[in-house]
Amino acid sequence: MVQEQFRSGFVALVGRPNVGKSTLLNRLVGQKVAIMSDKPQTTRHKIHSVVTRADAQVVFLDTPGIHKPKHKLGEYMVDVALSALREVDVVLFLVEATAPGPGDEYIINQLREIKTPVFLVINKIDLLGNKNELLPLIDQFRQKFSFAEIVPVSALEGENLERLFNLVVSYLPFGPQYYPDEMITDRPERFIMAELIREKVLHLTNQEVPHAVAVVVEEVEKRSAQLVYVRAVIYAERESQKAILIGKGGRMLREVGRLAREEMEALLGSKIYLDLWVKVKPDWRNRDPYLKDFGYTR
Ligand code: GDP
Ligand code: MG
Ligand code: K
Repeated sequence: MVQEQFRSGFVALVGRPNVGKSTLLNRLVGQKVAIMSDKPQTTRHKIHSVVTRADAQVVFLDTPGIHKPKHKLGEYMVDVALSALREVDVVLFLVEATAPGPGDEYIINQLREIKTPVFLVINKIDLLGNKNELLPLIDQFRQKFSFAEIVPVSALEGENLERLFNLVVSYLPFGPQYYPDEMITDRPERFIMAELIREKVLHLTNQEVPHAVAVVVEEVEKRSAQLVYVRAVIYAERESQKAILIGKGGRMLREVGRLAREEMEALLGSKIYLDLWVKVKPDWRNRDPYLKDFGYTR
């Protein structure tokens, strides 16, 4: 039964890498779902997370940043992002509080191909020295596209997010509650565990290793009432990357495992034995069958 007054719908976040999409999503949902990192393009999957209030339910998709593809995985990410925009009720186009750059222009040109209302969300306003800088900035963006709404926010400090959320809700149709109240993501736990491990890798390593990494949780088994056994594999592209991921005397891998395990235990509420491996699959980003293995299917 569709309740009178209850609104529900789907919202996509798009924007250049690092503008704060994951931060905004996590902030709105109030729990860690999409992984965060200061390195670009860490979100490869379409993640649904759900915010439920008495009067509305909003399902958010965190899409990969739209950018010109450099390899097969890049093309996949652009496809996912664009198809998401046609399926939703509102598109949130995130930018930083700086003049529009080529990356923003590229996305704006994609947005011309869809009919969905687009909000311009100007993020990181906490970095502005003077709030008067906002008006000329808004003008510059307004000249490029007819945005349904323009909302300046700070995802990091939570500024103006209530207003953003209320505006989003006002654009949704009356509709049913799609997901139960307690639901925050429709991704299986395995996926979230893999993302947590990948996040630790991204934080603890640097240079070219991170983007060459995929994580697959191969087995989850309840060993007792208190203990869950999890076997996961970190895939690298080269032996040299594998060596970095394992570290001197296995130190890196132990640290990744320890940090990931602690968060997994907090998330799942049980003790976890994390059996973590590193394997090499050469050039996996350019090979379709491997991409399917890793769950990057359309
Ligand atoms: P994504 O690639 O668009 O998902 O961006 P992330 O959410 O991973 O954020 C990229 C970086 O920007 C991280 O270091 C965030 O902490 C930072 N960031 C996100 N939102 C804000 C904000 O409102 N203010 C400031 N100062 N930094 C932010
Ligand atoms: Mg992200
Ligand atoms: K990022």
